[in-house]
Amino acid sequence: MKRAFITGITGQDGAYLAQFLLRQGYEVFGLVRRSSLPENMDARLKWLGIASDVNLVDGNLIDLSSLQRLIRKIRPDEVYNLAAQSFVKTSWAQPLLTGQVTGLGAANVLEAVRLDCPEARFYQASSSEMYGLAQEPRQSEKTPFYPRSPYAVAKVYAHWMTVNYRESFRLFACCGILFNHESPLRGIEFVTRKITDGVARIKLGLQDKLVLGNLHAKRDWGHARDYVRAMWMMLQEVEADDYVIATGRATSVLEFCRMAFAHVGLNAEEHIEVDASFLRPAEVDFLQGDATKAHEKLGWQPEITLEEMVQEMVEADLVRLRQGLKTGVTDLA
Ligand code: F7E
Repeated sequence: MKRAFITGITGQDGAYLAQFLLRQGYEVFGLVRRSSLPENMDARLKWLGIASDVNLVDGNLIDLSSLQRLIRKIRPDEVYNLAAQSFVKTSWAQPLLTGQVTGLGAANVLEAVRLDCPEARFYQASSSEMYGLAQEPRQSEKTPFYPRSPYAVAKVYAHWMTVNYRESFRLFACCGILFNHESPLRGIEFVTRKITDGVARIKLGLQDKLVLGNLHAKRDWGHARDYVRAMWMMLQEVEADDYVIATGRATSVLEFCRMAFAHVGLNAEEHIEVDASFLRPAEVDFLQGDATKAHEKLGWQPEITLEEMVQEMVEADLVRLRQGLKTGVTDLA
């Protein structure tokens, strides 16, 4: 039985990846950090019905010795580093913490693998945010990075450390440069989930307005379930490499809103308000990925369309709200 060790297992991608790996017959271990309020920690794993099938182990991304002990004990075949301070806006308010967790945290996991289990295959969650002020209209593995937030700067460091450890120590280490990917398990602070939750609330008469920031930013939005499959596929290759994972379709925040409101028979323009407090000090205006390499080398293709995803997310939020917020993950933000 293969063993996988996932940092960030309680997040959206960690939960879907754990589910995917369990279905492949893996034994799954997930890092969790100590918290004085642990009640909701495994809400996403519960939502997927896999909380009792994974092994949660205590440690911390910024404590190398805790990672080393765990990796020595588990001896994983595959290590997926998905943990991060991942909310871009917060990274301006907490730039040093973001650097420690999102940047140096990745270096710690790489060190633990190099020192204690160098034969393990390593996956780093790189991000399309690294393209920032995009230098090409469609971004591929060859497009230069221009990070526009402390989060993106930390991700660039983690990305190049992963490449460097592959080249310096011959670790089997891959970076997946994933464009935005969403699902009903997305945290409520991210724009897609904020929209689908808001639409469901307005539909049910629980609120009137949806207050957002920049409606004209465009993102290449895919479904997290499709994207975790790509992570695994990278680690099954003969050689370690880096891949862009994207749908190739860019959609604005406003268009996303229109789709979500239309799904429940409402007109977006009647309910949206703009508040400058949701704008960012520096914005990433436009991202559209070119995943040709992943199509050709991995044989990866996304299976879920944006329309299907928007519907799934709105429907899931309607169900949660009708159940009085008690069974969902709305409070996970
Ligand atoms: O913002 C605009 C906002 O916070 C998307 C993370 O997973 O994907 C994510 O980063 C866009 C931005 O995601 C609101 O200004 C407008 O242009 O959903 P987001 P993100 O910043 O693109 C990448 C790939 C990651 O790696 C990150 O970890 O939407 N926007 N109004 C808003 N955004 C938010 N959050 N809230 C608003 O009210």
